[in-house]
Order: sequence, then C-alpha cells, then structure tokens
Amino acid sequence: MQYAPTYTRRTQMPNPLSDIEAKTERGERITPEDGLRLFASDDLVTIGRMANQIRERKNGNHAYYILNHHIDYSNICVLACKFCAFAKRPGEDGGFFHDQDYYLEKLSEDLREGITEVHIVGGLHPTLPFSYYTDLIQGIKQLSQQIHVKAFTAVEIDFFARLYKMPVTETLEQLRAAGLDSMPGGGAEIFAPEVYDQICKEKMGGERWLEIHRIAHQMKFKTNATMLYGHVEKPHHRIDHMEQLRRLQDETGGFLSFIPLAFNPENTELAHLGWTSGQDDLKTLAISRIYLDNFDHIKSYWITSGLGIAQLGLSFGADDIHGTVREENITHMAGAKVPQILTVPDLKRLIAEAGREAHQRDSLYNILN
Ligand code: V47
Repeated sequence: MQYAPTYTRRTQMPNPLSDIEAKTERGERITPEDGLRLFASDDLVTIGRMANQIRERKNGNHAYYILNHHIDYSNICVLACKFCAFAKRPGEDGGFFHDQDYYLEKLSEDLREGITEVHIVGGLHPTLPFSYYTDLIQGIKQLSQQIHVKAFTAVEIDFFARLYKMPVTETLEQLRAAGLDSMPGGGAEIFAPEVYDQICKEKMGGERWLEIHRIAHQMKFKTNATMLYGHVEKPHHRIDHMEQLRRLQDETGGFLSFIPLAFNPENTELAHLGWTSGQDDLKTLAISRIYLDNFDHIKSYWITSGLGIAQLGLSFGADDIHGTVREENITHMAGAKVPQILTVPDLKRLIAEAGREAHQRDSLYNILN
C-alpha cells in the first residue's frame, strides 16, 4: 500500500475559500461572513496567499521600518484593565513616573543616531497637570523641529478632556500647538461592549475610541488603529472590530496603519488564558490585510508577536515591521520574549531574510532610505 505524503493534502482538495479568493483577486471587498469563514478555516496557506497578493498590490516588495523611540512616561493609572501588566493604581508599589528632563536627555542621544519619531503613551495619571504633557512635547520639539511626535491614545485624550475640563477638540488643539503631529492606535482593545466588560470594564469603550479618532481625523491628524486579540474575544468580535475600523476609514481616510496586538499574558489577571499561537498570529494578520482593504499599511509588531512571527508576517499581509523602539514597558512587563531595542542592521536583516526590500520610512510613510 502506498501512502501519499501529507503535504499534498491541500493541493489535491478543492479550495473551499475559492469564492473569497476570487473576490480578493478582483480587488473586491470581502463581507463580514467571508471574514468569519476565513477565521473558521485552518488553511493558512490560502489565507496567506490572498493577503500577500493584496500586500504586494499595495506595497510591492517594500517592507518599512522606522527609527523611533517609545516613551511610556508613567504606569500610574486610575484604571485596572485585566490584560495589563503595566499599570499600577495611584499609591501602589511599583508605580513610576519620569519627568521631562529624563526623556530629553535620552532623546538628545537618540537624535544623534537619527531617530525621526517619538511614540509617547502612558497610564491615566490622576494628578499630573496638563502642562506636563504640553511641556514634554514642546521640549522634544525644541531638541528638533523635525522630529515627529506621535502621542497619546484615544483613551488618554478622552481622560485629558474630562480631567482638565476641555472639549476633545480643544485638548487636541492645545496638544497640536505644543507640537503633537499624530496619534498612536492603542487603547482600542476589542470594540464589542461584552468584551470590554470582561477585560476593561472601567475603560471608556469602543464607541468613544472611534469617536475620538473621528474627531482627530476631522482635525486633519493622522492616527493608527490597533486590535488586542488572543484573550476572551471570539472571531466574530475581531471581525466586528475590523468592520467598524473599515467604516470609519471609508468616512475619514485618516488611518495610516493597522496593528494587530497579540495578547502577552504574564503578570496579568488573564494569565490563565496563555499565549497566542503562531497559527493564530499569522491568520489574524493576514485576515486584517484582506478585510481592511482601505488601509494602506499593516504592521507586524515585533514586540507583541516576537521576532519570528513578525518576520513571517511580511509574507502574510504586513508591509511594516515598526521600528527600533528602544524602550518598551507595556508588553515587556507582560512577559514579552523580545529585546528592548532592535538596531537598524537587525531590522534590515529580518526584512532581507524574508525576501523583502527594506526601506526606512518617516511617520507618514515617506521613504527616507
Ligand atoms: O493600548 C496592553 C496593548 C497597547 C498588553 O500606533 C497589550 O504605531 C499585548 O498601541 N499584551 C499599546 N498588548 C501599544 C500600541 C502600539 C504599539 C506599537 C505601535 C503603535 C502605533 C501602537 O498595547 C495598549 C494595549 O492595547 N496592551 N497590555 C498585553 N498584555
């Protein structure tokens, strides 16, 4: 009796996703039902092929990286989200806060090495004055007018507006006057209220996240979008999340990139849920590339997914591997098994090994190198 090698299994079978693949080949948008079928399938090769075709149509063989520095200014936070290992309640042991001088000294060094972007996020600190944030940004811009300041998630903007009693538009205007250039995509988690209730009940909610980004886009700020996956959510929640982002992008065109964030569980209240699998990471990345047809860029974020998956991600829909980072606490405190910094040669090697052409970009995806 002859045994067929198992690797021929898929090539001998009809492709049950062929109708969806026909749509993506024609450049047509897929429906939420199509998205759910992709999540239900374990045919990663077919899903990856579809995502890769879209990725290459949009970005050719380019894979982007940026020279950036993350600043997580404080972990003191009035919230206690179950997925978060970073935050400490006010007065709790392990809380930290760094002043402006601490960062300006670090950044002066980085600027000599050519960083082009500072990414600033932190906990919801109840007692800092608004001037702490505006002074920090102004101080950075005094070091270099050219540096792009991408700062404060929608959750922080909502908090500032409430704490300092200003409309969101005025909060953003004052931050813009200090030097804010764009907003990162954090704090989105999973928009569905039943998921928010289970993982971050006290947080403002998905509707408000979308509203703040809509306001920012109307004010001509570019922003990013994230999705924290691999905890209590189900595939239909992920599709709903992407659907809402796709609709807002149709309306405003203000999103630059989408970043799926794999849940890192250590030291969190959800530690029992464990780590995401490589299969799920690549599938989620690929489906996001297929679903979000109006997003130009999908990031394979090496901090949350690990270096191996981030590199493979460049063949599963992602065209951007993020950057040097230099200092990251949020995911490292949750057990991330990656270094704090990647050097430019590290990033270039990861990209070249994936068969892609490495390009340094600025924050708006202009090619620098
Ligand atoms: O908002 C928190 C998530 C986000 C965990 O816009 C966790 O370019 C995994 O938003 N495991 C911050 N993730 C990171 C972020 C980001 C990163 C890189 C680039 C950009 C961008 C944005 O991290 C938080 C939250 O959603 N997070 N805890 C955790 N245990």
